[in-house]
Amino acid sequence: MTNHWVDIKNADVILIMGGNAAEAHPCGFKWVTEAKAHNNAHFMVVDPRFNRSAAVADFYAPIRSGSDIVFLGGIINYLLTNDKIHHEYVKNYTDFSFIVREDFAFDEGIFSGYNPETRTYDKASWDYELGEDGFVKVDPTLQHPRCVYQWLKRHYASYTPEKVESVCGTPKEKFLHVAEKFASTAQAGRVATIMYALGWTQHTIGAQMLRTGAMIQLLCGNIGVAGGGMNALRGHSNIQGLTDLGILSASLPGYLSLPNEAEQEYSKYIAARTPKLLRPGQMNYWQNTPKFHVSLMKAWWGPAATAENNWAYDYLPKLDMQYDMLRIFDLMVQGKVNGYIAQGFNPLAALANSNNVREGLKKLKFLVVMDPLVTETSEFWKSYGEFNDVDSASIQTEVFRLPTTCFAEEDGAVVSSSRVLQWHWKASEPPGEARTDMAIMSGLHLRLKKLYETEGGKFPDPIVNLWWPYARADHPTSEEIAKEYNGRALVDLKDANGNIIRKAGEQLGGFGELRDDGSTVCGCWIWSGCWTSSGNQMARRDNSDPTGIGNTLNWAWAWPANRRVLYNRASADRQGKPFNPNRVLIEWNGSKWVGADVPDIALTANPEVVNPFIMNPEGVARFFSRKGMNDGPFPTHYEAFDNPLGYNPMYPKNKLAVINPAARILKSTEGTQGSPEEFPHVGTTYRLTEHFHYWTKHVQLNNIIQPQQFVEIGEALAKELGIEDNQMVKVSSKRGFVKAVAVVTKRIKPLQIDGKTIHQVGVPIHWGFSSTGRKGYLANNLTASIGDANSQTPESKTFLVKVEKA
Ligand SMILES: Nc1nc2c(c(=O)[nH]1)N[C@H]1C(S)=C(S)[C@@H](COP(=O)(O)OP(=O)(O)OC[C@H]3O[C@@H](n4cnc5c(=O)[nH]c(N)nc54)[C@H](O)[C@@H]3O)O[C@H]1N2
Ligand SMILES: Nc1nc2c(c(=O)[nH]1)N[C@H]1C(S)=C(S)[C@@H](COP(=O)(O)OP(=O)(O)OC[C@H]3O[C@@H](n4cnc5c(=O)[nH]c(N)nc54)[C@H](O)[C@@H]3O)O[C@H]1N2
Ligand SMILES: [Mo]
Repeated sequence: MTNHWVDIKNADVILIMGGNAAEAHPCGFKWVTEAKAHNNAHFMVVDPRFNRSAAVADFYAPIRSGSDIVFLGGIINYLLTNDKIHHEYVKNYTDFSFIVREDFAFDEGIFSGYNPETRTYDKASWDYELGEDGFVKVDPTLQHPRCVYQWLKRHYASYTPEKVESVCGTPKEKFLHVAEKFASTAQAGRVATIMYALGWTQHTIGAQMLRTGAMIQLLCGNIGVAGGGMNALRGHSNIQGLTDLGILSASLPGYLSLPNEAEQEYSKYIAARTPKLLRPGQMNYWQNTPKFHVSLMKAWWGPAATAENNWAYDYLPKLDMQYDMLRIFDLMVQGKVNGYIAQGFNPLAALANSNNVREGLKKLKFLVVMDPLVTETSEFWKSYGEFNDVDSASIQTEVFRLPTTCFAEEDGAVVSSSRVLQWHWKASEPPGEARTDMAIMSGLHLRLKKLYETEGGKFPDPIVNLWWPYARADHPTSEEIAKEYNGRALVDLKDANGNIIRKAGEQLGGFGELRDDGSTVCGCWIWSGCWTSSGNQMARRDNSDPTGIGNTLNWAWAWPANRRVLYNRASADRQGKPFNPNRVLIEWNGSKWVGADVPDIALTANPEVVNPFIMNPEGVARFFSRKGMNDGPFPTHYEAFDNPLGYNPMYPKNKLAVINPAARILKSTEGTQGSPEEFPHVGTTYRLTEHFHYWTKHVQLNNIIQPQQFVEIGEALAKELGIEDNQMVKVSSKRGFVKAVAVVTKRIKPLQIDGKTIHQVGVPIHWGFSSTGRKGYLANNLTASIGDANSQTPESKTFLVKVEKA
């Protein structure tokens, strides 16, 4: 979240689109209720289904799954053509006036630089035009045909209300209602928030859906202000922590990244990640990358990371490709993976195309499952219904099951969607043989280290030299690890005048104290400040809120630097005066920034010069994402891999632009596309409050309140197929099928798409064959192994199905 849960109460307009917070985030959803009750907020839901959030909303609009960029692009077009934008904000704080390179182009759905053979773009032309001084050329009059504002107008000119109606199936007046509500916030006194989750991310154009939402918020001046923002409602209690720590194949902690194969030299790696300023006088946080990186290497390899060996740069793997989940299982199916450790992950149930995942698991030499429960993955050879042909005797995979504890059986911190790190205390002792993840991973590490020490190997140094300064080598404590994430001084740290600011061994106060000379260690720079010399900041429990804005700066600790609203400098004008005097986050008092939040800018940064978006080298927010995205600088509508039309109704003439031209297609994707002739209906998947993914089916109470797998179909489709409520149906896709009870509902209505009637079918995700309650089919039998062009997230939210009586 750019903002935080409590801050939702400050909104005047709330849009939940691509999420269902009343169902999936019922606790945080109370802040929507607060905004309605105390702020008279207007709450809208746009979803393929009239879901539980819609049931308590002021307004609901239906949409065809996967078509959100048309809807959101339509809002951008509406705001621009009606001139409903926050002029002062976009002029000062975005790239509106920046000139784009002359060779940048867009034609019928394809940007300049596309290579259809490799399905990738050469992004050279996706850039601003730079002057001889190295800074971006700008046109403050916004008249230059190649300035971002003009480009934006052209790009979304075809995203009209009529197109929204014919492509999304949303009636024009319903679309206009949403657009007008956003327009009402394009002024200083009113603000809208956008709350989203998987209904946006799980598409081949998912990352771009979020960008389109962010662009609307920028046009209205709703980023960096109380009650605004782009608010990603995260899933597992600590999934934010997982991302922060970089537990993804190409990431390092604190959103640093691993080198790739072409970056064998340290200097090349660091240079590529330490940007040059694009506008004069700005500050850019990534200029500190060497300090963050070196402190991380010191945390990992301690004395073995030295200036002479470039801080152990050779120890870091250099990626030849991105090893995300889709890719790993694709390689597994090809027999290229020997072993796999599933730690707190149930890929057979969770990953798209379960049949493909099973094929992969069958080809492994060994599989390790670390989990407190039995999961489908841990007994993948067992069949239910459709898999009777699985002959377990023919499977060679050796499976090791290591029972772990659950979060309540350890001390530690979880990071919420609000970026707040909250410490929690162990509630009970682990049962039976269960061990903590930490103990298991440490045990594995110590044994590997011993093997390398005694038997050698190709490159033992990174394992053998790993710094392990914990009191108990076989079980580092959560406290020790948390302190390491915060960071500490290795020698006495002095300021410019030679005064000691930190003694050797002392915990650091924040990332501003990090050094790139090896004198500090820090395991995750964005978390620096969470455990200082004054103790565990995450354990703080003071909920006082002096201004009433909801920031509670003494409740636990938020990254970065305990800041509650990101980009909060954008809540004040060029002179530092708050746009909205009734909801002040920070303001300039003539010599420094003060207020209800920790300023997202140096305390004494001159408001007339320094821009708010300090993570970008231009200091402003981007409508034109330059080279950041893989599928183009402006979000563009493409159909899903499985799509009901067979063409892209926004760019009908171009066959290359039907699906996202840069979507991740793998070997496992080939030959698995469903055709609308065979599979005419649009399927989607989602959650229910009464279950948590695949594990609460081990809990009797949850099984009682939501006992049996079902699918939702609209009354019109049921009538067409002669299906009655409560009847067993079979829902199939090109990849597989599920059999479940049909819930015939008024909550899903047929849509008119480009002259064609389209029905949508809803499939909850929770059932499977490892259960103490009734067994069911894996929803992911239906989905395809195809990934978003940027995040590689599988397209679990849109696919084609057919429905028949079982
Ligand atoms: N009770 C419970 N709570 C949970 C979870 C759980 O399993 N159980 N899981 C947690 C996790 S890990 C996560 S990530 C979050 C997920 O939170 P959400 O994303 O809110 O949950 P979903 O139910 O997957 O999907 C949300 C909505 O997206 C809609 N949708 C589908 N396709 C589209 C589309 O193309 N466009 C639009 N606009 N909407 C679409 C669905 O109809 C659904 O209403 O929930 C978390 N909370
Ligand atoms: N079609 C479709 N597929 C989806 C989705 C969808 O909306 N539609 N949603 C996707 C999303 S957002 C998610 S997050 C995934 C969820 O996929 P998973 O994360 O694989 O699902 P969970 O059932 O939450 O599995 C987590 C496992 O962690 C175990 N666990 C709990 N605590 C601990 C612990 O402390 N240590 C260890 N080692 N294990 C622990 C649990 O017992 C459980 O088995 O599913 C994804 N798959
Ligand atoms: Mo999730």
